[in-house]
Amino acid sequence: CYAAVLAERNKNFAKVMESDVLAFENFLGKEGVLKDDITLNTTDWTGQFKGPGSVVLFPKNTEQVSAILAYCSKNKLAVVPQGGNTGLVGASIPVHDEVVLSLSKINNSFSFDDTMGILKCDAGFILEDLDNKLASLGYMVPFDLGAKGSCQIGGNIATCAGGIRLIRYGSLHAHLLGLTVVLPDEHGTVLHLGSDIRKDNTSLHTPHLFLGSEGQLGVITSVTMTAVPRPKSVQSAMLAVTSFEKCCEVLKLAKSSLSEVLSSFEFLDEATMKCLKTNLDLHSVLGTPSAFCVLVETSGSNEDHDMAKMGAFLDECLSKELILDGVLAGSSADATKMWQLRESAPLAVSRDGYVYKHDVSLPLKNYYELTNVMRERCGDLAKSVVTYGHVGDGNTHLNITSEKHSEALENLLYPFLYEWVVAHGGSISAEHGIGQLKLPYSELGKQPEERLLVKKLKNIFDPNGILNPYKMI
Ligand code: FAD
Ligand code: 2HG
Ligand code: ZN
Repeated sequence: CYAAVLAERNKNFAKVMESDVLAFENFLGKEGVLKDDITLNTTDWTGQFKGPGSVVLFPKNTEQVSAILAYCSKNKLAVVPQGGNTGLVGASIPVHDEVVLSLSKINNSFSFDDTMGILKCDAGFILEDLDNKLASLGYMVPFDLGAKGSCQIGGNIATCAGGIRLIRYGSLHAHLLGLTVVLPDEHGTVLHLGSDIRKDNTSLHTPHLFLGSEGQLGVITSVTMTAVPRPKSVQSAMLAVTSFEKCCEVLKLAKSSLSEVLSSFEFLDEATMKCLKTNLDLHSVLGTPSAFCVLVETSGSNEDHDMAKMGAFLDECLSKELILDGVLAGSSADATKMWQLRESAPLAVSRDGYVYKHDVSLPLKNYYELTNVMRERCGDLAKSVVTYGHVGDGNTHLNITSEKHSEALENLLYPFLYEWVVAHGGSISAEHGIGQLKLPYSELGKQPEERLLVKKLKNIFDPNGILNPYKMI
């Protein structure tokens, strides 16, 4: 099916033998090598990608990663780095019999400079655990996503994760300072890239090459990045909006009137709300049904000031008739309810049936047009056509479901959808990456010369091509 356009196994790779398993046990101890019941590590979050795999390794430190990669490189064994396995494009699991290298046990070292706001930690830390550690120091991680309870900071770097606060704090490019990475070469070379300080223009910004590298250049074992002061006051409001054009007007107003305290601007359409209700029994906090729900958040340091701004913003939205209704969260429990709606959207669609997921960037003038075009094109073949996403970043998550996998629907969707996106000035992946899911379309909108440059870079980092093969590069 579409989600498994399997590349043929590369015959240059060796197969894992008993002698290899013994070597891995020698590096890691028996407890660091999993041979049976590996399905959890060979199936992705969507359940659409499953690889047979061979063995799962759990190194505890950079030195052990280095020993594994040196061994695999010498013995031509292909390897898939795996973080929290929450990626949505089938990049974190094997396609054939690749060795899975899990980072989940590399999660001990943590240090934080609470004056400069610089964090250095092991790559296997779960995002939420990291954020909780920073909370006690008055700081927070500058991004947030629904998968925070499982995804790891190393995986976030490898996917250049976006999430719900990018509108305020910028992408991970703005925060990454340094990385420790292990190369898949015959020495398992350990590189300390960038630095642990805020400003350093003495070289190319090599750590940034790993943002969005999808585990294909090296294995990240440690991350240095900036954290941001934890806001003392956070307000959330959910707004009912009748048209997408009005959502854009509300965004414009939020940017100008909430300006420095605006920290999130997300949206869900009516079809998403219906999916949340039907599949998860989650109900809108708004009394008035509407075509669109917008979730606005402010974060600041002075509650009176921020409340006054949010109040004035909501009044202006109402008086200009940009919104039908608006609910301001009166407590953190109210806010949690609103955010639960947005964060549960991926789960709600996954319960709807077979899901065709899309994660595209578009200019706002074409943002919702894509949903309308696809709704009309799919007709009765689709069960639900739902869109939610980071509208403030021009990133839409159009999810199309059917009772079960349908070749007829698939043929209607592709390549039409991705060609439409590129023809309208968008990108076929705003945040989730290429992985296996979008591999057949990865050349769309990219200059061949850029793709060649990327291949040359890959060859420098991974001369034997053993790291996460059959994916983006
Ligand atoms: P994995 O899924 O394990 O791996 C992803 C890729 O990174 C793979 O190619 C893997 O090989 C590589 N990798 C992982 N760790 C390392 C490492 N240490 N060194 C080298 N390569 C590595 N994404 C967003 O951008 N924004 C969102 O808002 C968002 N929300 C989500 C909500 C839900 C409910 C779910 C299920 C997913 C969501 N995602 C989102 C996608 C996913 O959570 C992110 O891509 C996340 O950053 C992946 O982290 P991970 O640790 O799970 O990585
Ligand atoms: C989100 O923003 C994630 O919720 C997942 O990026 C998007 O489910 C999706 O398509
Ligand atoms: Zn997203």
